[in-house]
Amino acid sequence: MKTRILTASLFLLTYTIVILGQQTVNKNFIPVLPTDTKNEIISKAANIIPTQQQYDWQKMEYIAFLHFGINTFTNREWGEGNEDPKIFNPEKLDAEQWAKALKDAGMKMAILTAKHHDGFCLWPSKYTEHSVKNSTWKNGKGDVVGEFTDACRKYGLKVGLYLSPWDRNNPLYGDSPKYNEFYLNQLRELLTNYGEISEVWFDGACGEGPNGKKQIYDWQSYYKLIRELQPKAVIFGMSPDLRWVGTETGYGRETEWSVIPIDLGNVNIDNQYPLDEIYSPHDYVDNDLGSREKLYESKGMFWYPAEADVSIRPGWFYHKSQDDSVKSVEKLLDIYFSSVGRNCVLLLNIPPDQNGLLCQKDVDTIKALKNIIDKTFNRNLAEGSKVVVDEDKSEISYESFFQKRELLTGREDITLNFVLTAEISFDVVMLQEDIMTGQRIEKFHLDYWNGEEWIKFTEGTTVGYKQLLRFSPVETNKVRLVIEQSRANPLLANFGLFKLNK
Ligand code: FUL
Repeated sequence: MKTRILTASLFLLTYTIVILGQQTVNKNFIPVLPTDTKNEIISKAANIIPTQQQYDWQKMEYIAFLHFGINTFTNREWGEGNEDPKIFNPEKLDAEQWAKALKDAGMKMAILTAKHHDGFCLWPSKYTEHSVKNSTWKNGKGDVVGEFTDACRKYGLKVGLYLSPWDRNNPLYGDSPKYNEFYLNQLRELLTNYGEISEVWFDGACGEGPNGKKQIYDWQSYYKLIRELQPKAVIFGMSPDLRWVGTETGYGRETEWSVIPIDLGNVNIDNQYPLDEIYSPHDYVDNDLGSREKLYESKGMFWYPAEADVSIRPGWFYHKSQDDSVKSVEKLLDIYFSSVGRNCVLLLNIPPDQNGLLCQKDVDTIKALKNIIDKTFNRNLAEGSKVVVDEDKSEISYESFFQKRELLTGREDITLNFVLTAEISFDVVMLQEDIMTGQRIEKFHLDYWNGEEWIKFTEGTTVGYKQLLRFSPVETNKVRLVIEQSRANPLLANFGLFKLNK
């Protein structure tokens, strides 16, 4: 009898663990229980994955920001909301010129400031007079958001919209429930009248100061409306979907985790809560966001990938005085390697001028960057190689290696030898994890064979969706990737060797 009870309880226990296991893996949020051991926490973290929307966004890699509005005409960065709408008159506005230039530059989406902090709307919103409908442009009959979204679709770009919650023009601002209703109405206009929107950009900025109007944003109601009207969209910033990387330089961290502790404020954790209801919005700017130590202290962990924003010019809006300060191709290349190449999506701002056009210098610069990226990455020199796992004698082809997931099963450290087709020269390495199974690699290095011994030529910590490393040219016919530590068996989606081609 005792044995039967024991067997039954054992069965129940195993069953519960399996069920719990099923509940807690393959999701973008997992609570940490007070009873979890350190190992259990790390194993949970290793199995957190992006939502389909987060994954689709991550794959875009490189996207555009367009700051355009009344500030373009007042030559300011932050307008006060008391501008005369008549001054908005971009006589030569051509959204197709924008879309073509961005598409040709290799960007996958463009995000337009439909309304910045001044409250001036680039579409004829029913809910304010501070908009294009009272401008000189097209006698008040124009709609920049409409022209922008049509142009993006014509050129095959996804569309994103920035709608500043901080509104210095609206008299309701500070009267929290009324302003929230107004904001929801504007969101509804943008999310119903302009087709599919892939990203909604929430800016946390509010410069009202200690004596200014204190507006309590009802973020949850904003998320709810976006989920209802644009279920495929991701929300940037003050939301649980996409994290602001923490600076406006375009640089990600050398160690950039997409799995980090969630700040739950006073909410009691319940496994069943939708993330939108328990997330409390704030910026994540620390250098260490997702180390093991941070996870041990957490009450829950979520997939929260970084978007790195930066402007091609010193300001976000166009200023003629900055025509000579457009970032160089060299600088943008460094930014690209330090954002896309550090597990972030790069959001590069290129502001239209008073004519409503992108400046030729900016257009030429992003095109030149694209040429370097294309020429560098069009040939992966590791293709055609043979892969040897650890010291095993059996070789498998590079092409079939990424399909044979079982090769990396049950291992947290592993050495992958790549026997190249010939002696080659390269100075860039690309690593990618299969993030739809989780982000796991914590530490790795690469060696080359000089004919007598292995020599280390580069190293890193996190990989995530993509890691790009540059180093002095290496010449060899054998390379090995040593994954020194990971949170579960690492699953690589890609390994590439390239020659930087400027
Ligand atoms: C900030 C804003 O205050 C800037 O004007 C700009 O829009 C930048 C992207 O976000 O928070």
